[in-house]
Amino acid sequence: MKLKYILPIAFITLFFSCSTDDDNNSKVINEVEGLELIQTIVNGDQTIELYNEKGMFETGYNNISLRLKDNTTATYIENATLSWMPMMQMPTMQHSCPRSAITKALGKETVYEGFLIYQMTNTDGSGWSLTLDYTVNEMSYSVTETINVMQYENQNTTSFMGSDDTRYILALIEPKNPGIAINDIKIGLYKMQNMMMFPVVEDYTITLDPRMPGMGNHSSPNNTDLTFNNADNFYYGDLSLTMTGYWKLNLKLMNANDDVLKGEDVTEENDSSNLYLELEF
Ligand SMILES: [Cu+2]
Repeated sequence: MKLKYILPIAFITLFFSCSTDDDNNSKVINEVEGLELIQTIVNGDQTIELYNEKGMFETGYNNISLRLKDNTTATYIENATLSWMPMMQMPTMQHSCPRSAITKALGKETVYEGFLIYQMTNTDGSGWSLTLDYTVNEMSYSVTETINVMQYENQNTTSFMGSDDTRYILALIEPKNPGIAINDIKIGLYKMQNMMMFPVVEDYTITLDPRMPGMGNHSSPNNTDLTFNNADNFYYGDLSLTMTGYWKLNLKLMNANDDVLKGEDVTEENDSSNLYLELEF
């Protein structure tokens, strides 16, 4: 064949292959861009995909995005209702952890979201399972799968007994990317009602005294204590960080009557509160 016949054929082939690709791409919405896959759980005709920023579960606050795929059509289900139950198997008992409901992610078609706060794990990441219950077109499904929860390097969550004989779980949520600045600090506070139920604790106060133990235990100016925000059920305050490094966030938990339930002031004699979180940047 002469060149003048080959060239048009090559152009036609290129043109059609390009347009076919474009058509396919426009049908697949990728709404998990920038997120990493943690795990997929196959359950018969459906597959559940779990995502977050790191692609792994860690102790502390985990913001999770989920997708539910119909395996028979390879499309993502947009009208499901989902709930979850994380469970840790201990030698003598099992318990769950603080968790949100699962809701459709705002402005997304195929993504659902929620959070889990793992208060502990085994050193090898074992111990936890996750049960997902979901309904699609009035059909109900359930699946339970083993998951790995790794120990986060700093104390970003703590579980403790208050002077009111109540067990609490407290978790640092923000700042996610701390800077030398006044950072917004956001904490979740939950009561361990029993092994399975962890309701939000409302209207307490969490006092904040950040210190750098490696540098004479100095503090920082313009911190504010955390107060409860009933719009989203978290606690907010100002966290002042004046330099990079390791900070110990000394806390005191006070109920609505200002009774101290846990923690002490940092003084000359007492270099840290027994209620604290850690942060390094
Ligand atoms: Cu446990």
